[in-house]
Amino acid sequence: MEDKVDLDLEDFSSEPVFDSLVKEILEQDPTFLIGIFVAIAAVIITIVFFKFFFGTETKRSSILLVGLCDAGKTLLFCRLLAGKFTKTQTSITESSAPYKAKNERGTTWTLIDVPGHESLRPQFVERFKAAARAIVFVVDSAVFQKEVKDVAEYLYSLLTDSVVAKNAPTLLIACNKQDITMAKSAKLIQQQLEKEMNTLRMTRSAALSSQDGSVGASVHLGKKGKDFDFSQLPMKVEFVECSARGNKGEEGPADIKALETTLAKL
Ligand SMILES: Nc1nc2c(ncn2[C@@H]2O[C@H](COP(=O)(O)OP(=O)(O)OP(=O)(O)O)[C@@H](O)[C@H]2O)c(=O)[nH]1
Ligand SMILES: [Mg+2]
Repeated sequence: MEDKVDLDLEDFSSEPVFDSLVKEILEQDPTFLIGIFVAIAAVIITIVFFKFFFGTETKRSSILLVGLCDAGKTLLFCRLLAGKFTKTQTSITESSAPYKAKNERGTTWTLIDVPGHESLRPQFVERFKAAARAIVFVVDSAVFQKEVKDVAEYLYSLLTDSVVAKNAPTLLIACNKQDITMAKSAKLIQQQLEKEMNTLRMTRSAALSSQDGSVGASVHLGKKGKDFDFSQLPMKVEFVECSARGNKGEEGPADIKALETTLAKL
């Protein structure tokens, strides 16, 4: 053992700077050495901590279920995970669970149900947006006509978020509640949303330019000088029709095949 130590010191003796440093350290009292160890440990712990947090963020392995209150997010969440109908109440906090995609690879994502209440959703969107691999924007197709402005505003705020625009997660607009006779088709919902978002874009940019300071946190939606349509967005956008309830009532299966197929392709 002693031989080895001698050998090591001899190896370094050719380097005078290192030699004097070793000498200095050995002459110090033991608390100095303990201090060095503590410092090194602190650096390692910090690196592991950052790796852990930024690692999950850069992996972007979550699928977010967002949309207005009562759109059917929580029922969809239950149907996607367990297939069963569940009675739901307005969500006040998020739910999350691993979701295995219906493909050969069996990719597992974290499915997150984001509460739709206006006063709750910003904090949850803020928390999960960076981890989103896909955003499923659930729309209640039966009352879409009445809610179109609110739906467009929520979608607009998501799409002009700088983190969302940078990461460009796949956007899936799930036109839910197709079992109801009055439900609007995906095509009509797309057209109406494009029209509404175009108007929103004009009013918002007018409001921004009338303020003198630079409000630069959000991104311009779509192409400048052109009427807005979803193909101008940086992310892949798909509209799918579905029914979390299904046509055969609460006992029957859901009609979410199109949604599952799209999620399998992520
Ligand atoms: N007819 C019909 N009803 C549905 C469908 N999906 C959900 N519902 C019903 O709509 C109501 C609201 O569904 P939830 O899943 O709780 O809505 P949510 O989007 O989670 O709402 P918040 O938690 O308030 O954000 C429930 O009574 C559901 O049973 C559907 O496809 N068809
Ligand atoms: Mg809910």
